[in-house]
Amino acid sequence: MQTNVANQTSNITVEDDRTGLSIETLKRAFADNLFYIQGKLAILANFTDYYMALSYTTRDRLLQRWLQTLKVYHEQDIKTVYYLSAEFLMGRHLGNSLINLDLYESIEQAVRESGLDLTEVLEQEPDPGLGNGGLGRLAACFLDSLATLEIPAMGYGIRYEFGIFNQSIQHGWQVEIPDKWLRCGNPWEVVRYESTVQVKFGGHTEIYNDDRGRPHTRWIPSFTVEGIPHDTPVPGYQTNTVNTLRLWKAEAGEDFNFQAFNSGDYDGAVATKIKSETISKVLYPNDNTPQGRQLRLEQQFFFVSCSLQDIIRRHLNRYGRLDNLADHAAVQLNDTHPAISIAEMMRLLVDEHGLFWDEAWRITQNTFAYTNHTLMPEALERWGVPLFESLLPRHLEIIYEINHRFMQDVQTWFPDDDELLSRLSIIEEGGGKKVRMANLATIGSHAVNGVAALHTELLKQDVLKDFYKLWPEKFNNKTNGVTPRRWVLLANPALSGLITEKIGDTWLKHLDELRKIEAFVDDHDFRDRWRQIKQANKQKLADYIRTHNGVEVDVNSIFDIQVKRIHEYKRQHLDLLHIIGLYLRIKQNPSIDITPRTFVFGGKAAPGYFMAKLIIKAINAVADVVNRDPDVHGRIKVVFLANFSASLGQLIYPAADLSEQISTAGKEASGTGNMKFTMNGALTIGTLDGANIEIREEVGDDNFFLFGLTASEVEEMKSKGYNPRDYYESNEELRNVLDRLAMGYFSPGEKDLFKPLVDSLLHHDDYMLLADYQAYSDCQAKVSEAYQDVEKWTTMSILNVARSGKFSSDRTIKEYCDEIWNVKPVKVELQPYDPAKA
Ligand code: T68
Repeated sequence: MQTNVANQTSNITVEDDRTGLSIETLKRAFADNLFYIQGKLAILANFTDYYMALSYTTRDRLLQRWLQTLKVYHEQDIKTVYYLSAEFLMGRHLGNSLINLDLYESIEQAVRESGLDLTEVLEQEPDPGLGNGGLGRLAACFLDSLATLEIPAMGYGIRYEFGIFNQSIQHGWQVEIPDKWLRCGNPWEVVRYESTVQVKFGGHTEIYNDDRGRPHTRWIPSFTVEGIPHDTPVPGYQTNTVNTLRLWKAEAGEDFNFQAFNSGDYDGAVATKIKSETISKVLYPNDNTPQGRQLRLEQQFFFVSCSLQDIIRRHLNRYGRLDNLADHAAVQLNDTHPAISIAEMMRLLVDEHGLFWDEAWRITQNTFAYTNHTLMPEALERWGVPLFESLLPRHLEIIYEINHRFMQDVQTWFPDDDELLSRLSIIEEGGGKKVRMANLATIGSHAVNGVAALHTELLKQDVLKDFYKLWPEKFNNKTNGVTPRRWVLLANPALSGLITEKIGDTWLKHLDELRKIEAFVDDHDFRDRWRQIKQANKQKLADYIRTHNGVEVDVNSIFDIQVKRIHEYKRQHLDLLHIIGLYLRIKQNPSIDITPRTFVFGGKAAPGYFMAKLIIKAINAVADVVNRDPDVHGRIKVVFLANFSASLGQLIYPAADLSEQISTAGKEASGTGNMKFTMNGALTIGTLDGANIEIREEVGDDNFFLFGLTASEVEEMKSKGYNPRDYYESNEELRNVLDRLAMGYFSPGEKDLFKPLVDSLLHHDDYMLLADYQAYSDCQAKVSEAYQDVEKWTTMSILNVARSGKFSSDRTIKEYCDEIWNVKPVKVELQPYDPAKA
């Protein structure tokens, strides 16, 4: 490609090159980085080189703020939030950094004047997929909000070498491809070797006497691994605050290596190195199911131990004592994945720092809080005691001690209730002893929260009801949110521009201000532009679909979209049954009047989840038949977009007319995709589940397509003995739909391919698809009718956006700050960069 990246101006100092913001300086810095960092002449550079050079140019402009933030945090007496999460789904960094630094337009111009297109450069960035879905993305939105709200905070997690697999679709089936996201280097991380920590595993414990003759326990591990911190800056939006995401990479401990080499055991040394590095090698690709593998527990303990040691070291450097730890540190456990923290903190305080048990327990409880993300009992983590004992012998002792003391308390509060004791115990007896991580997290924390109002209520009444009886004051709700910076401003610049033109740009930090656009709901010009923007976003998605799926879709059809992990409880197959139903109606009467629709699906299935993979195959099989059938006449199209990710989401949410949020009531803890769709002007068809309930409350019943059983109706029906066959027999359309699937209509040559899917629905239907089918289908008819009325639809779309303010993660984070963490903002004043003083 011929560019003019090399055309330079003079009189720019080195400092300007790193910090200057004029177009000339940005162009020069870009060219310099291409030459000096990437080592490429402009005429030989490719798009990856441009992306790298531009990232370094942007990173330079972050560093001043980042280092100043660290300095302020170091000097002032502050309380810091530590967000511990096995997953951070950050999404691409470059575009977001440009937005948050308010540099987007200048860089766009600088890049354009260098002969390049910024959006094309942004597309080069590998999407760092260090998470499975909602839980990992929530952690990323929270970091954005924490920095934007100027809260001292740090994310701690694992620097997986391979993130969530890349999904390709071959013959309709999901195929998993390793995610080599670090292949070209990662310009966003800084390695801090000097803060390396040691993590012990295995071995045994022993009692010893200190010099005053008092007994203590010590842990003699069988091996040690090093944790190397890799830091990524997390800039707030239009503030000087740049917080840190610290991800740990596992490497072999040096002395161990040395010994092996010294004794000539090279194979042994290499084996040790591989075993150590395996710990941070790959993300487990399961969502909402725990995988009881040793490596997973190793990963959890590894990042927890690294992070807690890091927190304690920094605290001791600053204060020289630990009794006040909880005054300066709030540690949030993102689900039970980091719940081993409770035992590790006790071990560090008691065994390594010599505190008394009671003091250590007070500090631990005051420091930790726990967020639960699931109601499904099968998704709660439980580790076999033998595995625990072999990997973390000291932690098992500590857990037994915590449990013993807790059981004694319960007995005094509720005497002679053995059943209660066994339900509350951290140790599950019978069928092989297990450690219940949710119980450990709940007992060791001062606050426990669910992620939407219904979810928190169900936690209190069901999953954690016995704990709620003990400590009602510990339980609180924190309805999830998402960052409007990535999900509206970056993803939907046209809509953002229109909104800002009408109400100014403060809505991006105070999302409730979106209400002000209600004043324009009857403004013709505004409504017109609203529609044009949606249409243009749909066109972009249509172009993507043409390129990637080879399918031509009608941008005037309803873009009806379901993107999320594939899971039976999320009921992608209910969506599919409705599509088949529509198709059969067309086949029966090809001249039937239907509102054209484009059904779009996207999402990954856990590689070992047979039914989820079969659902993907079924969607693609139905797509093959429907998209080609001349009787359909292009009125319905079905598309499965491969490899759904944060970056693909940025294309999809702004293009949606209809958001599918159709989980079985009581199963989806919150959902966050539902919020992203709403903010981008899609209407929701949904059940009374998770945050859908609150979205409907906010946007108004008239602006939401509600259907289906409620959580309590689901429970009641199940307790009375639900028989899905009754629905099959009494509903002709449903019967035809299931029969077609079962008899191989969509799988020529493989008659029985979808039989397991149909059998599971007819015989168990754990997620009540058949019970909800008719209500869903009727509701979809209402959607079709509403879409015909362009004016009505436009009003509903505007009102959805105007009333979506509650779902900013800024609101969520403020609630965590005030009600759980007790932390306050800290202002960072920018100092001009002075190399002589730095
Ligand atoms: C999701 N959970 C919830 N889990 O399903 C969703 N699980 O309702 C909620 O909105 C979101 O969390 C944020 O609160 C997950 O995404 C996982 O990804 C996961 C990963 C590993 C093990 C278990």
